Amino acid sequence: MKKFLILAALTFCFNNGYAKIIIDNEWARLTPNGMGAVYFEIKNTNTEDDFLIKASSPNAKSVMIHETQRMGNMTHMKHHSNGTKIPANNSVLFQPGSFHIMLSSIDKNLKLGDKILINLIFQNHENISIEPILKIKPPIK
Ligand SMILES: [Cu+2]
Repeated sequence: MKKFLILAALTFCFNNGYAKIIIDNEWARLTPNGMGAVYFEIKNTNTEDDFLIKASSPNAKSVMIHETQRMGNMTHMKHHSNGTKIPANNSVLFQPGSFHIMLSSIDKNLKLGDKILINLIFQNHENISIEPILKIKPPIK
């Protein structure tokens, strides 16, 4: 009986307590015309896939999940309106030339070195807020 209880407790922890979404190395690029992009790594430590459904910010009028795609010599941005899959026990890198959170009409009072508040909304995980610092170039590791 005792064994069963311990097992049940462990199962509960793995499903709820420890399994989660982790955001790492977040930063944001500010470009002159009030546009910008947010980059980070999303880790899914859960045993089930999750989806980043949408993102929002009180500091930008438009916030969209984009993926830069190359077609021959052209690049274009695909709008992930249905969200982006974050596979179980895996991570997805949001980085220049790939996935990014596209910002437009950023609050004019924000400048380089300031933080911008971004809310990330997931299908199976509670919302996560991040505050990446606005930079021009990627931070040096
Ligand atoms: Cu974009």
